[in-house]
Amino acid sequence: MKKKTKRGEANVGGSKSELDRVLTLELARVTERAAVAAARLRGRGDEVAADQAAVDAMRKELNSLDIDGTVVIGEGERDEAPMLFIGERVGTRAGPKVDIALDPLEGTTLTAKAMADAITVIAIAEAGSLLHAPDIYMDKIAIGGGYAPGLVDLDRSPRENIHALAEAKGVPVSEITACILDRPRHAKLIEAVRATGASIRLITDGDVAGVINTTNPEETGIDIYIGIGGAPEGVLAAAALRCIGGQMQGRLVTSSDEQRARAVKMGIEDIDKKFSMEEMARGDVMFAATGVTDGSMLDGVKFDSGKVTTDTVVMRSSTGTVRWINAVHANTAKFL
Ligand code: VTB
Repeated sequence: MKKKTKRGEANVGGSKSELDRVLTLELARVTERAAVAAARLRGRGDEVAADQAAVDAMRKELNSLDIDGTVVIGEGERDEAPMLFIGERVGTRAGPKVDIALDPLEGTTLTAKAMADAITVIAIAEAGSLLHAPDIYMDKIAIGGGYAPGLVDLDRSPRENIHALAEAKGVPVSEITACILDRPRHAKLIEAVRATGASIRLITDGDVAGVINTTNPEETGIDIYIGIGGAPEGVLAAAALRCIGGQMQGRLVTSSDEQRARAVKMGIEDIDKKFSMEEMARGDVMFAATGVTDGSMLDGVKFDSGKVTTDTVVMRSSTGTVRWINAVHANTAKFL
């Protein structure tokens, strides 16, 4: 008699890609659910509550997936985050072993203030494929697809990078827009970019969206992302760019021995290494994000006459498919 297998077990010796395909779509449900939970707390001035709601919702949905997942980029290290901490195992375990990078609410402040571009984000790849980065800073540079490899580089000056991009795009430098986090640490960078004649879109938070926005400059108006943001957000952005196309580099920025020790503990041997996009997210990567507040990439969650509408993007690196899922949820009880 044929042994009955759970969906995840069909993977063993069976069609791996089929399982992966299903998983890509299932990820949408995970980010959707977190987004709806966070959206209920939009504009309430309570970042902690919004984040907690997203974490709870994302974890619940994630635990219903037939995966044997380990959170490698999560809410924080075990001692500081009670849920979705780095190392936490999630899923039913009846399925493939996967690494999971997540940010249940990328833009807690944006949500609390009901400002643009808050999203919920997750990336999944085969176990061992995502960079295990501690929650410290990372210097990043990213551009969209269609350019020669190595066109921009973290080791070149902002001037060199902006000029190289303008030339490759065939436009004057004045038509290039760089996205940079509005932080005092970027004063010199901002000065250097402005000196080229390029324009700068300063963002208060949300550099995962900032990086992804470089892949669609016609819509978003952003050509290049430069500057220092969170390392976890760097890995998530790299995962997205692996799927949608583009270039990115990241280098950890440490400010103490304690931070360096944490990075080493996570398996990073060369702290000063310049990581390529592929080194941050290898192999077959799947990525999903849902808008919480309206943004340049995704619309925020809408509540209307008992229905909930969500806007999600799901992508997969091995096929390069990018799906935009506008979902109308009639059965809103599942979100409670
Ligand atoms: C960025 C941004 C996040 O943190 O990574 C940033 O994408 C970096 O940290 O939304 P600082 O706030 O210390 O500059 C966030 O703003 C918040 O996680």
